[in-house]
Amino acid sequence: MFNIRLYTLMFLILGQSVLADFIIRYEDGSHEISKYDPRLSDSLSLLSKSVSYIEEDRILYKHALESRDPLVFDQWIFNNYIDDSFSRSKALENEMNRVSVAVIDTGILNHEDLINVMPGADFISDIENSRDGDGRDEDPEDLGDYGPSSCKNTSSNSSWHGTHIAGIVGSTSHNDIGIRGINDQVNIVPIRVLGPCGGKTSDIADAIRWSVGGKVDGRSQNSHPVKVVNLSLGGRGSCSNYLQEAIDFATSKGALVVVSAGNEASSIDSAEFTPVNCKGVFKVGSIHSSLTQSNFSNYGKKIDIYAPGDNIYSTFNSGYSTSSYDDYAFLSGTSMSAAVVSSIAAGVMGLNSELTLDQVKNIMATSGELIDCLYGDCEGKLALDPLKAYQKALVTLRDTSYSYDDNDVEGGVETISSNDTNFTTNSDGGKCGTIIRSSDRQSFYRLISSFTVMLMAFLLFNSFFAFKMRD
Ligand SMILES: [Ca+2]
Ligand SMILES: [Ca+2]
Ligand SMILES: [Ca+2]
Repeated sequence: MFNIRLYTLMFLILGQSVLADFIIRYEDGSHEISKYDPRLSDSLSLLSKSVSYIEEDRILYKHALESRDPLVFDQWIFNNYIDDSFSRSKALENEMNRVSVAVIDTGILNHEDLINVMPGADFISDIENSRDGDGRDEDPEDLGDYGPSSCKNTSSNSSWHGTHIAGIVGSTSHNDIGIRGINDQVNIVPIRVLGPCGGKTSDIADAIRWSVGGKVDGRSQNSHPVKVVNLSLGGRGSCSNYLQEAIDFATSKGALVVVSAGNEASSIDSAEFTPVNCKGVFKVGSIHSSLTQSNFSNYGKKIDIYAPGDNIYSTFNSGYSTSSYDDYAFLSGTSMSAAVVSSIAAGVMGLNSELTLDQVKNIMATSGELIDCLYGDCEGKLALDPLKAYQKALVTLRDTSYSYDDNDVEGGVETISSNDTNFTTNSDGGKCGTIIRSSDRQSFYRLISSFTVMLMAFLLFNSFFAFKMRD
């Protein structure tokens, strides 16, 4: 027995389609599948047998996520982070304009899950460090950063760091291949600056300038000027004048320069690490899924935002030294966190192109949840919530009078290292890149080589925390 009016009411309340099939079970044990619901017409009385029950023949679905990226289940940021914020944020991508992001790194490899890669450049000027037989060129292919003895880099493994970063910034979603992209509305502009012996400050600075559309001697202009510059690299020392000039140029073009805080588990407030001590950069620390600071992450009052950087799964290559076939790997580091921030910042800009750079910084710095502290000076610091950032972008009106407090690291003018006495710092402090050479010409080259070794050490340190999964 059943109450027709009650069931009718239920159908109306639940909004279920009356066009669905219906299962009719008769009291004699037989059944039939009906295209019509006999309860909603006068046909119930026409049925030849007594009815035990009638129910909708509902459609059920496989227990898969909407994604068609088979490795998405290894991406914890899509499965276990702030109310599925990364997954939910993807629904807004169809409202975005495409934004270009520079990945200034070890170069890039062709990869099945990296589709939106634009023409890039190779800014490694040192022939030995380039491995490609010449200086700067048009081809940013990563030839591996496995170590030659010439720069004391004895690692036999290549990091494929640039390919991994590129995958975080903009791998391709819903293509039945690999991982899900954090933001698909991104053009990746890969620029190679880091070789086996690290990267020169001058190459990195010129790469920044070129990426945002600036002129660099000997190079044709970038056909896809970027609005976000990702720098997942660093070393010790003050901020170089030459690098600061390039960052200022990028800022003048409205581009956000995203910088990883570093993996020394140290405070960046001491101004010891660069380029995070440069002015106007967006400084990113690392957290893991519980929103706790990663144990390797640099920290401090000057951090702008924290983002996932622990065990981040992204595009990789199976080759140990030279490249082989497409692969995926887990890497950890503030490098990965910066790439996440770069990808979402591009999304914010893509949702609202009217925003000023300062407004973009504000949205990125204030859209998040409080982190759990592992190290000091983290009170009030946030872990990025991408959905919240996108929603703010959609409702924020352009305001040219708004000024973001860049929270610059003060006195980024420390000496390179304690045993290097050839340098002094500018006594008035506070200005980036104010090393004054106090000794002979040779000291300049010592500065460059020292910085290069430090960059290399940073990469190696990064690799130390890498957990590569093959197959
Ligand atoms: Ca070259
Ligand atoms: Ca090249
Ligand atoms: Ca994919």
